[in-house]
Amino acid sequence: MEQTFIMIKPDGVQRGLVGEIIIRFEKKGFSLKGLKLMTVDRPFAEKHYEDLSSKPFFGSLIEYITSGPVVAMIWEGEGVVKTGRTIIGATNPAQSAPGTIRGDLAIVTGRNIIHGSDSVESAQKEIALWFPDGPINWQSSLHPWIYE
Ligand code: RTP
Repeated sequence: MEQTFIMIKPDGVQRGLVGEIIIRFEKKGFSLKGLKLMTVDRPFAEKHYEDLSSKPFFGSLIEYITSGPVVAMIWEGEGVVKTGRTIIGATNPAQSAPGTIRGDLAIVTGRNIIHGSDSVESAQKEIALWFPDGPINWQSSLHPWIYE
């Protein structure tokens, strides 16, 4: 079953939005397969965002991600990478639809509270980086009520 990496960024943690964000993935029917509160240092943040290293905002992005604890998660379910991005909303909260996490809870791109993998391939790479011991292996008893 497909898995994605979701991270609540330092502003999401500081603003007390951890529960609000988790509930949206839980209520949708996705399964939590990994969860930890952690701080990351600059080399780790730079590795996570290595594809963006040539962007003008790279320095401020690394400052932001290392500015406080983040919540790292693995979520599992059919189509969870794409649907997870839909639940999160557009990168710029001003363009995120109401009902999405960023559309409801954030205002500017540089404080957009959450990250979600943008492809199955990135998800695998990010899960390996953030969860070197891998996901927790369990299956919800609700599985037959969520999938036919
Ligand atoms: P994420 O990786 O965090 O889920 O975000 P994303 O795919 O929606 O956006 P991406 O283009 O990969 O950018 C990663 C993060 O960098 C910050 N950013 N700042 N100031 C800017 O123009 C700018 N553009 C991007 C955001 O925190 C964005 O989520």
